[in-house]
This record gives sequence, C-alpha cells and structure tokens, in this order.
Amino acid sequence: MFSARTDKQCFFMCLAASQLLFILLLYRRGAASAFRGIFGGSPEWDYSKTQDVYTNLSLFIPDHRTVRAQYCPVSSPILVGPLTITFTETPSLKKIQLKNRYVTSGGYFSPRHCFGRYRTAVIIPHRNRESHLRTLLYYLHPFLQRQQLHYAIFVVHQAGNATFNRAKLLNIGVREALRYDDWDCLILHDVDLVPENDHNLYICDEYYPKHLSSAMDKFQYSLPYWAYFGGVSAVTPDQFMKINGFPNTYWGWGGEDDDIAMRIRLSGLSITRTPLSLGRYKMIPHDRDSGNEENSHRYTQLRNTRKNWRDDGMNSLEFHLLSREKTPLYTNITADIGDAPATPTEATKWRIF
Ligand code: BGN
Repeated sequence: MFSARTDKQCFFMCLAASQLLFILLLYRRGAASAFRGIFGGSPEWDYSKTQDVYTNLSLFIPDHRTVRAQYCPVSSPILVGPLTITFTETPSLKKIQLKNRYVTSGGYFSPRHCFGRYRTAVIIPHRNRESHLRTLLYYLHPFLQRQQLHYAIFVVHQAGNATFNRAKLLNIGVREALRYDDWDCLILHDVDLVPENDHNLYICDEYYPKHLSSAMDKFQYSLPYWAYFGGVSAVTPDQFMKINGFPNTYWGWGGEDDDIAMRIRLSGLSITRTPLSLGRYKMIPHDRDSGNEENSHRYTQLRNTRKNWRDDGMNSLEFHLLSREKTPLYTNITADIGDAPATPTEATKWRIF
C-alpha cells in the first residue's frame, strides 16, 4: 500500500520529469516544431531544396509479370516533397507522353503494383491556353502518379468567342466526368496553377469541400482574404450536388469563386483547407485573356446568391456538347455554352439597394 506521502512524491517527480522532457524538446527542436510534434500539426517544408517530380518515377513501375494483390498504402511511400517548377520552356505533348508511359488514352492512370485507394477526376476549364495546359500536364501527371491515385484528367473546352465562363465549364466537366467512372473526388483545377509539393494530396475531405491552393506565389504564399476559394479545390460528388454545383451565370472574370464559397456555407457545409505550408502553387505568368473581361455584374450577383443558389447550378445547367475525345494525355470535352445574356436574366436580375 502506498501512503499519501509517497503518492505526493511520485506526483511531483512525474511533474518534474515531464517538465524536463518538455524543456529538452523545446531546446532540441525549437519551440514551434516541438509544439507541432506534440500536437500533431504539419511539418515545415524547405522549399529551397526541391526535387524533380519525375525523380525515379520509372523505378516504381513494376515489370509486366507483377500481379497487383493489395490496395496501395494510405500514404504513398514515393512522395518527394517540394518540387522543382520552372516555366522557361513549354514541353511538347510528345515529350510528356514519353515521360508518362503508363498513362492511357483519355489521360487515365491506375497504379500498377497496388490497387489505387482513391479515384480522382481532375477537371480543367480551358480556352486558348494550350501552352499552359501542356506545362500543367507535364507536372500534374507524375504528381498524381506519385500519390498512387487512380485518376483521369478532363479538359473542358469552351467553344466559340463568347465571354469565358469558368464555373459553368466546371459544372459541365463534373457532369461529363461522372459518365466515365464512379469518382471519389473531383478536383477543380485552374489551368495556370502548378502545385509545388506532392504531399498536397488530390483527395477529398469526407465532410467538407477543400481548398487546395491556399498559398499561391501571386499572393505571396498566403490567402488573399479569409473566404477565398479560387484556384484549385476538391469536392466529393455528394458535396458538389449538395451545393447545387456551381453558378452558371458568372460570365467573365471574378466573383464565381466567392459565390461557390457562399453556397458551401448556405448549404450548411464549411470549407476546409490545405495548410499554407503545403498548399503552395506557382502561377504560370500571363497577361489577362481577351474574352475574359471583368464581370461587372458580380457584386450584384453575389448579393443575390442567398436567393438564387438553389435555382442556378447543376439543376439549371444547359449546354450543347460538341465533342468528347480521348487524347493520349486527357479527355477533351468541347461544349457550346451559349453567350452571356445581353440583359440580366431572372437569376442575375439587378436589384436596387
Ligand atoms: C476577388 C474576386 C475573386 C478572385 C480573387 C483573387 C470578386 C468579387 C468581389 C465582391 N472576387 O476580388 O473572384 O478570385 O479576387 O483574384 O471580384
């Protein structure tokens, strides 16, 4: 039997030992990283030391006799961390194909020595940005292979000269991608953003839409504002349907991402984000596109999101599909999405405040 006194002694000794351990940890690892170690935060990354995204990639492709027997591990063992990204030359499609020999028609890939645990569709809205698309494909294919995903890339091309409509193209991309496979995760990806760290996983959060591009170089690697949801995001098909997809009525630059962020909240969900240290992206430098002028209606539209989001989205999506084509590196969806209305429609009607 222990006496009350020995109990007390033991308590104080344990307290002293744990304090000593804590001080030692702070001393050896620095206060910030010790806190992260203890409370499970994300590690710091050293972006001055980067690796080629193709490093040893071919070594992880087994020979044809290997039989896949099990699921890939939850965390891929072949990630390299910070990646070397340069925009000095635009790679040719041929070069990208040669470096990605196991990508099949339509831009599909499945890990060859294990069963991919996650099924991810990457959807890229596009018009007149061929060189950006090639640069993105050059980095994205090996990036996704390192993550051991079962994936495919869909490029949604807006035909004609009407004003660009990013959110409507994303709606079309989702509708089309879901014809091809039972995706766990839809990645909505701007064509000019290249991820800088392959630990930024292109998989969805089970509960909430996830913003992946939380730290872009053009915003000095931080969020431009708290509710920002532009660039690259990940939603499950269920989350996407719950928010009625994206608005179809934002023609030109700006506001549609803010509308998406609002509809996420209005439908009772919230936004989760990749930590800033991991969600880093480089933007391919370019001038403002012609045909994507600032949307001057966006302020009014955003004031009406609460009223309109249930009627403007996947349940009101209309377009003419011009082609579905499987190219070696991606599935190309070309659509005529109509033109911006000359006068505001019911959904975007001006209101006097
Ligand atoms: C915001 C735009 C976003 C854009 C970011 C970053 C608007 C609506 C104003 C109420 N939002 O200002 O669409 O992604 O800048 O460039 O313009």
